[in-house]
Amino acid sequence: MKVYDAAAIRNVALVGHGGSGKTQLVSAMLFAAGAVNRLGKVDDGSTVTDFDEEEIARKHTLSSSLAHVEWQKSKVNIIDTPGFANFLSDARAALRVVEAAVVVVDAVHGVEVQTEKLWAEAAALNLPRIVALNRLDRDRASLSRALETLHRDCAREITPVQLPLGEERAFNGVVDLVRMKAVSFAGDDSGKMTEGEIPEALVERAQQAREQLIEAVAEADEKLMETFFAEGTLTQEQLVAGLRTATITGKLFPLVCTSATHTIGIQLLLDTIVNYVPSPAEREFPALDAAGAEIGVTVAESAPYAALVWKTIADPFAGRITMLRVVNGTLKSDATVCNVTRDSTERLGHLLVLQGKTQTHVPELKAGDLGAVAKLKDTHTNDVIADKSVKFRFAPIRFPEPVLSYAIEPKSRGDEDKISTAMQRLREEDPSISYARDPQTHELLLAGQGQLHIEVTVAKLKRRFGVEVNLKPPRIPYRETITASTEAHGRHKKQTGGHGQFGDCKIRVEPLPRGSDFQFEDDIFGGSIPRQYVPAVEKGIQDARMRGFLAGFPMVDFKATVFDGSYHAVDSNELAFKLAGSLAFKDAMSRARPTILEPVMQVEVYAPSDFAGDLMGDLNGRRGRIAGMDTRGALTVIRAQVPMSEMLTYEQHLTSATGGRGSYHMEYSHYEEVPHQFQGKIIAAARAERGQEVAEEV
Ligand SMILES: Nc1nc2c(ncn2[C@@H]2O[C@H](COP(=O)(O)OP(=O)(O)OP(=O)(O)O)[C@@H](O)[C@H]2O)c(=O)[nH]1
Ligand SMILES: [Mg+2]
Repeated sequence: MKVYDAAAIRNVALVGHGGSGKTQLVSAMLFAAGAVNRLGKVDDGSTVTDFDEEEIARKHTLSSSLAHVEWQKSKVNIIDTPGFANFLSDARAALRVVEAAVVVVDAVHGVEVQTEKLWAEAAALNLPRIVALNRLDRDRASLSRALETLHRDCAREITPVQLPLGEERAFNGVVDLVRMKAVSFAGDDSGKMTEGEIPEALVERAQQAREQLIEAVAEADEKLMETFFAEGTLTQEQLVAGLRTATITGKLFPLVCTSATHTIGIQLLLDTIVNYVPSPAEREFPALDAAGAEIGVTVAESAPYAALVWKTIADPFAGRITMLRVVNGTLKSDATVCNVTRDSTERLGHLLVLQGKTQTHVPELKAGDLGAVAKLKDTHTNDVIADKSVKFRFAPIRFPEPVLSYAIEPKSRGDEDKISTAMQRLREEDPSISYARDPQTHELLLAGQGQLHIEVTVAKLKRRFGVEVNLKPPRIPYRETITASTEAHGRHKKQTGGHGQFGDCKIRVEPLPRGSDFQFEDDIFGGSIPRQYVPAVEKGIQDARMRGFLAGFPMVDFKATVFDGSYHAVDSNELAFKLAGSLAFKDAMSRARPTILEPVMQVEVYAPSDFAGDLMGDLNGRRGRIAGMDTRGALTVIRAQVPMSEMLTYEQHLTSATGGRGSYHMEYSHYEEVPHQFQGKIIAAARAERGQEVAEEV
């Protein structure tokens, strides 16, 4: 395996909505460049980048993976990323370590929800972008319709550098608007190309499109604009050079036409990447200086080594695989390096380049390259491996907080320890999951971005770590609160010979606004309770409120004030006042009209407009409040607030109701009182689950 210099490297991430054809496109690129000798297909699970069993079974990318080809003497590193909302954090991480994004768009559907999100994400990083308009061989595929959505939802500066030859099933090649040639492809998916003149019928359209391209290139640069005004056009050299500069500076986004399943336009996509995407040597890598201010690092082989860990794979057999972007200097196999994030040293084994799951040893990785290393001891995602003299750092890649949580239990008893070790490993590769024990119910909780995310995690637990678990219905983090103010009294008194126990307090409780949690006030005058016992009263109330009153959920959004009490010179102690506090809390609850609160989610649903009516009806049925509705082209976006408990089965419902065309996003919004008619059921279920414990408490 050759070692490449920064100037001969291109790093791109393929991003876009689920199903737009990213994985198939990577597969076609590997095939067209001769890196593999058979065209791998998503549909038969034979692609290089969807190698994980779960990915093959589900026909969706669940985790980013790395591949590379040699093209025009350059090494093109390609990251295939997931397009499904549950797994998008991996696509975001990939965008952090490349010089450009190839935004893959389905020519039938145009811009979709995740396309727009990822476009914005790449824009925030100032990344050059190429649009690959894919699936042009499908019925109802259309460059002009897709372009309309791209201009409306992404950027006006998206400019075709090609036109399709033939439409829908007859799509068989492209017109290259830069060279004004027609390139047609063999009908056997072999990717064989024939170059020729533009067919008569297309000449006029091609000339118009070329003129638009020239104008767009001229607009991106003042000098070219002057030339364009003076001459009415640009020379071929000016066009090519101008197109490159405009792409690198993000003033223009070239659009190319492809069919990934039929290997059409793939070589030209690779040409576009090598010709118009900056090499790492031409683009500063975003970093932070010692004071935390944003700076750009000039990527250089001669500088001291520095690399960012952007992803970790937890493999129980191969061990931990750490994916690196070498930002500066050269990493050498078997070297000892510093992990400056943890202030530790690591011995590198063999450095690896990855072709999906296939690893090839390389002696070194130079600045600008993407590679990996196995079996590091204690290096994790977001860590920086660098020479001690390197002062810059990198902003951490952010991972979203989990939104949905399920209780899990091992199928065989005694597997609990195994689960926690395995979960720790899985969290290393996917920081957007969390795992903890519920302090109240002692259940194991697994939380993630959505149902699919949880299912996939459970499948990984089984396959990679041999632990089988049952998923219990997700637990809703209900709370309790009070709706009335009252005064209450708690007295703990025990006099059984010898030393007795005596604690006595009077408290006032009053509701607070939502989100205030709990407040305690000491309003004792004249020493009716000695100072040192007041914290014990508070502790007693605290403990009692965490155990709840109606159904064992923590009681929030109220204030307790202790204002009176009495004590005994000999028998009073902290424990007695703690118990008095807890008795006063219970006494208060009998009059404070406690009630149950539930979490409400902010939900956005995206689906073709035909489904809007049905989906709104369904959300109403889930006690949802519709907050608004927009149409974006053929898509409707519905915004609503819906109780979390009603959203647990939404994913399946939406998929079946829209034939997979709908998607949604939700996040926690606030707590609200559960309507009274639903409270009985929640209380009964909680009591049944907690058995004796609650029955005794109440
Ligand atoms: N007809 C046609 N089908 C395509 C083309 N590209 C991809 N497909 C099919 O579209 C489906 C989705 O392709 P993928 O490559 O898995 O899409 P993806 O963007 O990687 O999807 P995620 O990994 O879920 O984000 C598969 O069934 C592919 O065979 C194309 O150019 N033409
Ligand atoms: Mg994929």
